[in-house]
Amino acid sequence: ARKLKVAAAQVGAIHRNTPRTEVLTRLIQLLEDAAKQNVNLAVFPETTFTTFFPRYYITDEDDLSSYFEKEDESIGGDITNSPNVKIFFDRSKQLGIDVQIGYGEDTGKERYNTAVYVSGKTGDVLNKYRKVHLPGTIEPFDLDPDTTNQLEKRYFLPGNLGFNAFRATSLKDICGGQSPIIGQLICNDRRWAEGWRCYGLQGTEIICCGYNTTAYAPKLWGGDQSITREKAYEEAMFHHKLVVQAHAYTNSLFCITSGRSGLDDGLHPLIPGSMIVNPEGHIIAESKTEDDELVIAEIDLDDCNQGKERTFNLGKHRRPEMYGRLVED
Ligand code: CDT
Repeated sequence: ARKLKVAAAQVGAIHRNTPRTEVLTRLIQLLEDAAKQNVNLAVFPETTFTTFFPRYYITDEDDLSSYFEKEDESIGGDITNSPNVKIFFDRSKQLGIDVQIGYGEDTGKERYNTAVYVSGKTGDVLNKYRKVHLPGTIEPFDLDPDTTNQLEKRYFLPGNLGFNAFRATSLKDICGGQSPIIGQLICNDRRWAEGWRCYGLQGTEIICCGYNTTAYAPKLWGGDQSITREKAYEEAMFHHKLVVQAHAYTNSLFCITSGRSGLDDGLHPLIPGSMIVNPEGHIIAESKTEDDELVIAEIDLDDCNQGKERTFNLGKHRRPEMYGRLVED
């Protein structure tokens, strides 16, 4: 058996004017609660340190840059040294918990929607992932300040690091001497089969995925513009679970998926639904609230073997010669 305890660290409402210090206090509380329950790996949402700012049409550069973490030479190019958020990474290292956390990355030249995976043993960044599939538009839907926009294409460049699985060497000892193989996704990426398959092909055992999924934004989703809030919420939850469960199953891996949820600024609802899904596609733990909440499960990575060796033995049953269209423009 290769058992470890994992958590989706769901984070409730964060408003535009919520101070960074308050957010950090909440995130550290989640880390401490996780440590009390002997969690080895905690996955935090997309852009966790701030509200989900791409919903706003922001024209003031100082305002916009305040949502990003500077990762330039002045701090050695590493988020864990960023004065704004260092306290979070210091605490995760003290507690010995591996973390994945999402943030707006500002290299000084370029901006990305990024997530790092940081070792709880050494505090080192073991892997960085930049969101590949940026949803929404470059221009706002309209200038009404209450509109829920999705301006990721305006504020971020598409991720350029690919889908590279890595071994979490920090978890080697507790996993029977064999480090887990991890893959990272961010929010909208989970709806696209291609990223999951890239990870499946590398033998990935756990996908870590943070998200911010709006529960009501008819201008964004298209379809019925008179949809009720209740129905929109139901649909958003349904599609979120559908894709995570299906792709975990078809790639024979676990997924830890963690949402920013709740009602931001009293106007913009985000779905909860943080969960841990097993390689058979079943939800084995799920959030019960829309607030800060830890969703915890003990998982055994050997449970990936059935699918990887039989039903979805990719080496045996795939027919890549038939898949050429997947990589054509
Ligand atoms: N943050 C993010 O990627 N949100 C999108 C909203 C839907 S865009 C059509 C998501 O996939 O959940």
